[in-house]
Amino acid sequence: MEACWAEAGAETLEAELETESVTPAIVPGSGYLRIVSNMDNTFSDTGTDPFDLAQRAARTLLQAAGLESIDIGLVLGSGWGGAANLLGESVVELPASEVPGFAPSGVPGHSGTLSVVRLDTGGDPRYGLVLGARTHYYEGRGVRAVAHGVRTAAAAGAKTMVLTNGCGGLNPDWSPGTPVLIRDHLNLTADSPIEGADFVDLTDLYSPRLRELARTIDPSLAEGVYAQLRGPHYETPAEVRMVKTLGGDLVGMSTALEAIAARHAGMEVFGISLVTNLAAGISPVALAHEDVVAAGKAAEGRLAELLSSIVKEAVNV
Ligand code: 8IG
Repeated sequence: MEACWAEAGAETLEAELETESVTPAIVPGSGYLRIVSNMDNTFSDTGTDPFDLAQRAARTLLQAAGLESIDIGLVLGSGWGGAANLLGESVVELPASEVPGFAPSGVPGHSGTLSVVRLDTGGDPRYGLVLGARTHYYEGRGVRAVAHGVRTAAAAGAKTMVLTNGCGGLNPDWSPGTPVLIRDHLNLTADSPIEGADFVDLTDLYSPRLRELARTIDPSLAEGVYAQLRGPHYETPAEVRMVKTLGGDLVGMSTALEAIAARHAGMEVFGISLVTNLAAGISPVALAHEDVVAAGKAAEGRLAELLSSIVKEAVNV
């Protein structure tokens, strides 16, 4: 994990930076620069096992909910927050700061809470864990923090992981507000949530069964390949052309790393994007975060209906 700190003196420097509560600094590493900040460093402690931490988070949530296990985990990205209310009655809602390993979301438009919801399926009780506190890769807390929500859901017993996001679209037919099923991804972060020689198969990562099920609910749903880039900047038009050449249809800053962690944890993965904007260069205008949030808000009602229907079907096995 910390191999880039192999140079003598680097650890001392990191320790100093951590204890002194400093402003972010750029520190020379072994042959390249690495950003060190005083952000939440729960995971930088090499003594912390990410799966133990997920177990602890799961216990906290299950205990608060008075449950033995949950059935499905959901990450609700930009535009998808409204689905939480339609899924069913909230059993418990905790701020991220009260659940081990989670940190408040640094992104406007993301809720920063974790809640357990009793799903309105009409049948046997089923429970969902709604993760409103996604950690994005660009926040700099590392891949462990990015994967923590998914691993917590798995540790709490979820067999299915639902990953949603707001993203840019490369297909000009997909106007802002269009939901698109994720068929596959391009992980363009050059990183992985998996550490060490643990070779995980990613064929059919995005469950064909769940995509099929989604299309029984809305046959008009399009499908595409989602490219996760590091962000937090949006792409240049040249990068969008690159993604198109590589076979991508959607560009965003989340999901792929989480999907890998979910597969690694043995879960069935469902991914769905909301195209909130046309990607740079496809769009005739420049991208602004406020427009992206507004497009999400406008589509929220329809998305909430769609997602809650899919989730209730998915857990009714
Ligand atoms: I919302 O156009 C949203 N997220 N990378 N590009 C990337 N992420 C995004 C975009 C986009 N829109």
